[in-house]
Amino acid sequence: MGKRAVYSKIECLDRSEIRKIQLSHLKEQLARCCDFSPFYQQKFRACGFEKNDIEKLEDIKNLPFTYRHELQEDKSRIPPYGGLILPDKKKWAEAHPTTGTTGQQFYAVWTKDDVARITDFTTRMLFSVGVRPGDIIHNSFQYGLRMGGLSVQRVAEKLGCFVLPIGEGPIRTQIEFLVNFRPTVLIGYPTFAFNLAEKLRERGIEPGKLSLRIGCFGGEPGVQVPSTRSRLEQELGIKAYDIYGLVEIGPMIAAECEEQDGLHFAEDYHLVEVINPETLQPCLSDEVGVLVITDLTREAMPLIRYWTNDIVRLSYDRCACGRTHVKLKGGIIGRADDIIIYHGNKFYPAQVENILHRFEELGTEFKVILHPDKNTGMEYCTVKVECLHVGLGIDILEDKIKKELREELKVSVKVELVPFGSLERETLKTKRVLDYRNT
Ligand code: DLL
Repeated sequence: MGKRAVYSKIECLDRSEIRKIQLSHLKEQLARCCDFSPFYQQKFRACGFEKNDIEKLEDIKNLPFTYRHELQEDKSRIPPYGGLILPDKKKWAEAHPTTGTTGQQFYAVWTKDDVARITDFTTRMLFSVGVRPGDIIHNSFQYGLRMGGLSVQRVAEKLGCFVLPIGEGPIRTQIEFLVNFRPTVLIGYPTFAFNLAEKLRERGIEPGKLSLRIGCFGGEPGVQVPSTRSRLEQELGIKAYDIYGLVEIGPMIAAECEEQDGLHFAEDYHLVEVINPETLQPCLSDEVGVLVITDLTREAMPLIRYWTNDIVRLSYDRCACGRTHVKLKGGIIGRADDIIIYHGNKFYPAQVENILHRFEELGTEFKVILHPDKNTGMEYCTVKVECLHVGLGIDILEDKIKKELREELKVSVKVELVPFGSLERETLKTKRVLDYRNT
């Protein structure tokens, strides 16, 4: 056992034991898909796969990937749910719509046992960031159709915590709850946390006056950007932890431990691979590629080799916390569809964020705007960022930011400092990049 407490001893199993569990679950899962899912029956037939063809975990590489657009097409082909979902509706317990900005929405469905499994691995996640019985949780994840709020609620009940189910309540109420109920744990999107910190500052409420110990943030990039993490920690007086998930698979499927050195998966529930997007072959440990996930136990809507489009690096190194399950080293590096290609250079919005959040003179809101020049048709990239006090010395500050951005991005961009509060605030996931080049 390592030096940190763990929720379940399964989190510290040897790799050989984890692999044994995974292989047995994978065989059962593939048999389930072959039995009920027209979607997978057809996909497996197309690649000549039979349900007993898996002998070792590595054989998974012979199976096809499952892409988001296939799930969307499946729903259109077999309306209203698609052929991927367990047809016996009596076994369904919950359905949630997927998010995303492109293509049609589809549903993610869970049975009662699936929900119990989600609660089990989410409990591990919140325990690993340090949530304990008796904690007071300020839960700002939405309760409605998104799964995050409900999942945290279930975990809080299971761990014996007092929960403030505030969801997306108005900022005034959020602050009132923080002051009156003195929560110890804040859970939400990083965007929400920064909005909250701003409003607390405006009202003169110092972090020291709050009782928060832990911040657990996910659903969008933030905590893994070093300068963002340290700002969140300073502005709210917390230790900030990253948590990752996606509606298609599960709201929170990987979380940091108290070492803050990567996010552990629950490998007895999810088999994770990193795939080179060009060769479509598995990456070596530590190599950067696309995260691909296989549901090992889910009944209602098992996804096999689901192509998340999230760019990651995995680490199998033993973690100082004692957990042995694989980690996302450095969190989500970016999304394959978010990469900015500008004057032949490639960079992610998180790289811009890391530079900007180092400057104390700047607020936390920013936009990366790509636009063609009306006259020349040349393309430009402008980083618009809020400055806490616009006044003397602004040119020098702009130049300093430009220089640091050029060093990081390997390409020159324009910098425009705008007054604090002038950029639109979003309550959910903030869209950082506005690309007008092909419009
Ligand atoms: O955002 C589920 C979630 C809820 C995760 C609460 C964490 C906490 P979707 O709306 O389907 O699900 O969005 C999933 O968001 O593929 C990533 O691109 C991005 N994302 C999620 N967590 C992180 C994170 C929820 N910690 C998509 N860092 C994923 C960076 C993240 N990106």
